[in-house]
Amino acid sequence: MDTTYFDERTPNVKKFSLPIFVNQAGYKPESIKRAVIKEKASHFSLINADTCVTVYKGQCTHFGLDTNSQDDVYIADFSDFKDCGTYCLVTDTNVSSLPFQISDTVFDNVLHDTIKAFYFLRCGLDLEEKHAGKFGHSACHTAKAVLWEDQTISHDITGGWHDAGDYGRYITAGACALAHLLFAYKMYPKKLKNLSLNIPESNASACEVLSGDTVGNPSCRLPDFLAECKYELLWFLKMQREDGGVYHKATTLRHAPFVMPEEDRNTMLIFPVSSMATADFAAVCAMASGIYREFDSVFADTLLTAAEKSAHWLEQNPDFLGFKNPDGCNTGEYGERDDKDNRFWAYTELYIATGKEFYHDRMKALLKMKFPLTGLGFAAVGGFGTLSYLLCDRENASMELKDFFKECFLDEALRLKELSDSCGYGAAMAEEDYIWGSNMSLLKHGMIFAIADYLTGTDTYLPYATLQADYLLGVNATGYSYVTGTGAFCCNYPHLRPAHADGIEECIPGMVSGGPNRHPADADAKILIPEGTPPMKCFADDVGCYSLNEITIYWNSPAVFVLAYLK
Ligand code: G3I
Ligand code: 9MR
Ligand code: ZN
Repeated sequence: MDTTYFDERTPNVKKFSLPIFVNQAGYKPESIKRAVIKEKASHFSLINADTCVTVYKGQCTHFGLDTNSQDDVYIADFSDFKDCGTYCLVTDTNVSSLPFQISDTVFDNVLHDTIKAFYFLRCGLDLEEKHAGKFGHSACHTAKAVLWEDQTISHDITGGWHDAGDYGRYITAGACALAHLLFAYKMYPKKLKNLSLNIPESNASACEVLSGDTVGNPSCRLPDFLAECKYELLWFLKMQREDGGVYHKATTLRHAPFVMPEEDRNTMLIFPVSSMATADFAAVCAMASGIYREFDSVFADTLLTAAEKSAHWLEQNPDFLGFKNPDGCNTGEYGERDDKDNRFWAYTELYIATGKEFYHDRMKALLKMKFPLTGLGFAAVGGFGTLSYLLCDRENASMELKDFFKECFLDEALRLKELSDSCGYGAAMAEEDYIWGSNMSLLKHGMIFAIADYLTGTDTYLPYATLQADYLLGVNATGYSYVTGTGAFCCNYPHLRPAHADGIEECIPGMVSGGPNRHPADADAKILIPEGTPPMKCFADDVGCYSLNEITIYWNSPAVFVLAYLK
């Protein structure tokens, strides 16, 4: 490591010229293990960091010019070294990496932290010291919220997770995060079921802790993981209108200043119903009903009834009902141009949850419309529907459709494999993927690799999923681990109001930064990122740069999915 210095204008931006990039969480013994070096090197050694003994020697491969970073890179592959321990990688030119670990448990902490992050984003609850440590604060946004369309009416819509660095709560964003988390639970239950998160519901029956809000009487204790998701689902239920339509979002009119959430006392508004929110709500509630039934049949029934009520609204309102921010409102818009994929996802989940052919027919009819069948985002949600269909065991589900959906995921995995192979850093990212929240693109691609393996019952794409995690955790052209608190050189100054307003130097752990964006869109980023910066380097760990370094629930959730696969 040579230089570390702080930029004069923004002391937060730590510039680090680190020539060797390693996964700062570490490597599992049996997995692919790569470091990337951006200086000429022909050989490397692994040195045991405790004993200073050289334990492995290897040759570097010259990859050449990596397009998206414009770095001339060399790869040190030590996959066949499998001994657990802490090591540094040193080149023949005498440059050393940060110390890193090889162990079976390298992903345990980062997986835990990225899940616990959702607890830290809870709205409407005292985050007590025993669960939140020094990052606790009192309950926020507890007042009733006012209906935008008729400001004489107010409702209790407390709860749920703050979306991001801001204090808004948005249904389509929440649905996406819940989908990633619930799919992770469905596909990797053993990795998540027994996780202890030290949240209020841990070691207690969920009904004791959430007595005011909980529906029904849980017969056995929910896994902490599902208790955390339930906190968001309970808020979802409050966002449904009598007629089944679902309000698009609950936010103040304008983003709060950088204060603690309990100090943000502007009127909370409930914005109009959209068909995307209603469909995503129906989908997620139907999906969740199947997962929670084992623990709490009353809650499962409540979810399913709510989902069917929204399905009824969708029937009554066949036209697209989008969302646009009203004049004067600057909080997240999450606008979409159509809702076919949202409706497709909703009907798919409703068919799976109820077995009703009516929903099955609706779902099949929507397939005639064009939308991406592997979309796993907050706007493109078609992949959630196709994946659920693939995982379901309804007898009358069509094998033909299942084969077709499976092909879609496998084709996408193949396309992404080629992208990864063509990147010196192993990222399955095209130039146009370096947008606002590029780490979500990366992690969605990691999810595709994981899904492909799940569907084929192989580990064909395990190395590729691993390389995406490597990128997230340090093997990228900035060298940052993009998860707060993971690694010696990690993001610490994300655009996250409480993390700034709490006055604590160390950031709340487990938060996934949006990552490099080749179209810097906020004033600070426009200053900090010179024109012509290569896409992978359009990043600054600066609190002002919300288009590069914000955090959100749906950037954390795909990280949870990928880490659950890799753990
Ligand atoms: O997909 C297009 C691509 O085709 C095009 O080439 C490229 C060129 O700019 O843009 C891509 O679209 C970008 C889109 O994100 C991709 O998802 C838009 O430019 C970009 O403006 C848009 O940013 C969104 C941002 O809100 C602004 O609307 C982010 O995705 C979205 O995550 C973010 O969400 C915010 C909420 O509004 C409020 N809460 C915080 C949250 C995270 O920053
Ligand atoms: O903090 C806001 C962030 O969560 C959003 O992603 C971003 C874009 O909507 O907006 C941020 O808020 C900024 C606002 O839009 C303009 N004034 C400065 C705010 C950040 O301090
Ligand atoms: Zn709040």
